[in-house]
Amino acid sequence: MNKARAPLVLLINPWISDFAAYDLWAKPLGLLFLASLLREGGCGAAFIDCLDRRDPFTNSHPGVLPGKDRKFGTGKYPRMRIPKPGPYADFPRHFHRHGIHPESFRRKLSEIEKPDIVWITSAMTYWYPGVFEAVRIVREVFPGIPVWLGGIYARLCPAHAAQWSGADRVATDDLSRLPEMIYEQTGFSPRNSDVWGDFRLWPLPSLDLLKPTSGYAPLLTGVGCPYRCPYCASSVLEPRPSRLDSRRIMEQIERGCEVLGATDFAFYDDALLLGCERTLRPVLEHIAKEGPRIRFHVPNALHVRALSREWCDLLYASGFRTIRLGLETALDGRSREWGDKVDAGMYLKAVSNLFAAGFSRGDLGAYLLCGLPGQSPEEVAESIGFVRQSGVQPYIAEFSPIPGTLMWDKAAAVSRFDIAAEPLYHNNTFFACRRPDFTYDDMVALKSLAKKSGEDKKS
Ligand code: B12
Ligand code: SF4
Repeated sequence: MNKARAPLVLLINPWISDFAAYDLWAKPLGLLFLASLLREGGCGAAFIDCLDRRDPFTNSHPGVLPGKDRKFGTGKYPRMRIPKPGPYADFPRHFHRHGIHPESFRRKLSEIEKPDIVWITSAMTYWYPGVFEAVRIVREVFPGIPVWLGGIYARLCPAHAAQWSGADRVATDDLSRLPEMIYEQTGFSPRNSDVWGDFRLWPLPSLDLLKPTSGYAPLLTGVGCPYRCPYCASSVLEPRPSRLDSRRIMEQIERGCEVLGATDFAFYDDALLLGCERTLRPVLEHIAKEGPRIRFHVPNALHVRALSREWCDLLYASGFRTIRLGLETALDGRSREWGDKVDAGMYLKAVSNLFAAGFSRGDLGAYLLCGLPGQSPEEVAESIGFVRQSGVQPYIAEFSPIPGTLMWDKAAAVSRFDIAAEPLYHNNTFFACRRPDFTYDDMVALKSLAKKSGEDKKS
């Protein structure tokens, strides 16, 4: 029996501090799930989104380059130029804080009821300066209120976060531990404590906390991935893959339509099409039968091996529009070394299935990894040529070294920057694993080669 009053938890999605950032259907889905778990457990949940693209105060503020809407709900964040952090001092690019003006953040904080705990999330490891700034301002506005930091940066770089973030607690524990931690902090025990540790039992994400104007909604149908590619943190972040049942997936989509009026949906899954015959498939069959009124986007790459003709027909009929393929390299030896999830033959078959199903060139793109330890620029150029020949736009994914991955030690050995001590060096744009036989200029040239191959096709 709870003797303490139900606590109010303030959830904060902090700024992105980076050379560039684009809202490619990026919402703080983790926080939105946490808000629902809190509410279901009897706690209060408030939310501030520092990445709101349409904050009127920010967009009319001098010194801010306002946000802009683009295709399918994506868009540019408002941004302000800020001084470069020391480790980037010699890097020839301007640095920005993307999101709302700090003054707007302070106003929002002062307008809400004083919370009992503040939870701040984090995404890319190298975005930590925006996270720290949010922690600092919260501390000024709410002195004495405990601030907890969680999310991807916190989980991948816990020691760095504990030492430098200024948060009272870096919450990297399994979610099943959170109800107990809330009790220890507040004396209130969430009444759904058995639900937190099992993704399949979570309530739907609290989309009502987002502004309905965003036009799109995030979707998550499963967590984890059965593969263990050496450059990827999926199994570090979620060692036990699990999937929602079809009813829960359908409810997520319906909720996005009802609450946000969303017409575009982006999947955040690591392994969307693996093992989903009885989960996602019936949902898509239902939508295809009814006639799709919404569009689906997969910015985070599909597993090529899953793209049989039957599946491609289903994806097309159910309204998939942005398809990204996780090819990574066209060299079979390399792909075996990098997790063996796909080979060139499989890729070509998948592309022909996608075209046959009705997808056009503009819908498709293939990610190619660039700059991994041991890889040569010539290999990447060859892969770009291969993808171009297949009629698909190549997209370069610059290597971001991630702590805890199988390739981490090799990356640390190759890099002349201290990637272990400084997460800013994980930034894909900075390309810390540059080396004499794969220089920064090689990376830039390969990016423009990939871009050009798209432009040639259009002309
Ligand atoms: C969706 C996604 C994207 C999307 C959008 C990202 C976004 N939302 O901002 C897109 C496609 C744009 C993208 C792009 C990239 N991504 Co990405 N992406 C992901 C992915 C698959 C899911 C993230 C997510 O939203 N998860 C869902 C939610 C539910 O989980 P969550 O946020 O972690 O929250 C949970 C917990 O952490 C916790 N929690 C969260 N906050 C808090 C706070 C508190 C207080 C507490 C207690 C708990 C808590 O509770 C939540 C519920 O369990 C992850 C992989 C992964 N499995 O996480 C990679 C990942 C984050 N991306 C990664 C990479 C490498 C990239 C790219 C650099 C790829 C490239 N080379 O181009 C780009 C970079 C983009 C940029 N501008 O810099 C890396 C991380 C790199 C790094 N150094 O940090 C990851 C880990 C994948 C990998 N390869 O290993 N990405
Ligand atoms: S298949 Fe994709 S999500 Fe799975 S481990 Fe490999 S890169 Fe990560």
